Amino acid sequence: MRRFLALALLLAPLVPAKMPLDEFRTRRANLRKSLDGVVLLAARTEARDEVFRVDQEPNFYYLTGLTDPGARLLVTPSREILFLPHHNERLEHYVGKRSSAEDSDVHALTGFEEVLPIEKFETELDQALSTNEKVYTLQNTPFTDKLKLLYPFRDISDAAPVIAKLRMKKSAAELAAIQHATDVSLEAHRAAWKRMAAGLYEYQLEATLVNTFLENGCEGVSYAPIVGSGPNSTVLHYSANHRRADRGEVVVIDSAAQCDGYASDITRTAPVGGKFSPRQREIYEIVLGAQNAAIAAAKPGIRLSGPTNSLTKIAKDYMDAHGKDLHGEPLGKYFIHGIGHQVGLQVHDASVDGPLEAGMVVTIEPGIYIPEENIGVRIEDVILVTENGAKLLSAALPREPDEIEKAVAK
Ligand SMILES: [Mn+2]
Repeated sequence: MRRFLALALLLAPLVPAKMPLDEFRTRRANLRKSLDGVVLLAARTEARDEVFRVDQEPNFYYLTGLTDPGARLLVTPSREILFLPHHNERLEHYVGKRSSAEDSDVHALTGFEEVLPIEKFETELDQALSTNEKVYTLQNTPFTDKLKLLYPFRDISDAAPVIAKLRMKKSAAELAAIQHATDVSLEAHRAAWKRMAAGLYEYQLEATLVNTFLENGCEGVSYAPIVGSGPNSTVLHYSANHRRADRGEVVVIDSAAQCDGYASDITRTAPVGGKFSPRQREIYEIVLGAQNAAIAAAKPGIRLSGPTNSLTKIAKDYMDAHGKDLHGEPLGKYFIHGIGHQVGLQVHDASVDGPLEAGMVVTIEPGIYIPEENIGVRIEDVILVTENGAKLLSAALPREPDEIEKAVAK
């Protein structure tokens, strides 16, 4: 019985949406405004005897706020229909109560005026397709394959870019959620700094980060925490976190919380023992200068990446103009990734190619990684693009090397 109880607790409420249902209603209305066809989305499917929390399919979540599996969403320019599976008493003993179309409170709980049992999906879709030619759904899913079999003569287009265009412009409620995830993440970095000392293992710093996320009521991590000391500081997506950090090394901590479904993405680099070596500080200051140049240039119209008029180029040019490697070469070539990406429901959030626009939240994360010197430095912050510039959402966490030294000094 205890085993079942533990299972039930693990599977219990999948973090109910705290955002008001009106937020999701507004998103569907915005989708319908510019829609020239039918959008079909499937909620995540459910594995048998699931024992880990599974996140909802992000596009389905964005438009419904529902975390349960098995549902379908149909949106046309004039209608929004939610299809729900029937109750399954035995399953609900394991996973908790779920909504079904026959429930009297289903409209209040879901925010949908039209909620139908799942078996009505095909009839309703047929009807929608009698007046709409185009079909949009996510590509390369089992659901897409079924649709193609059902409608071999329809052109089935990708729904991802259509919804991404909406997802890229954050609403006030989304900005508040991202700010909260950011604030908790900054607190976690401060807690890790406080604990940082020679001889501590990377996973111990990870434990402090994750503990802070959970203590603040967040769901957990936005992505696997990266705690890379010494040589691991030069490995971009290092996440094994099993090495002992020693005095004289730098530690790259790239870690952020997921709160109320929303992500953040924060990186700081700090010296173990509280003092950057002169060379570490030199590299650090160049990365910081590149980041400041990119933040100062961020505004609507400029691109994140690209050979001209991009923030990546501005950061790289700054690095090329400051400092050298051990062979007298410029440092820009050690910045081997892009300057940033969209952040929202996902840490690498949905996007379509194009220049920055007001209302977008993106990271600015230059880095220099020199394996030959065991020095990797990345500084990553989240910004909100505004009408004429950018607002640093993570400004409360120090970036200046003196302040970081003070925070980790032992
Ligand atoms: Mn990032």
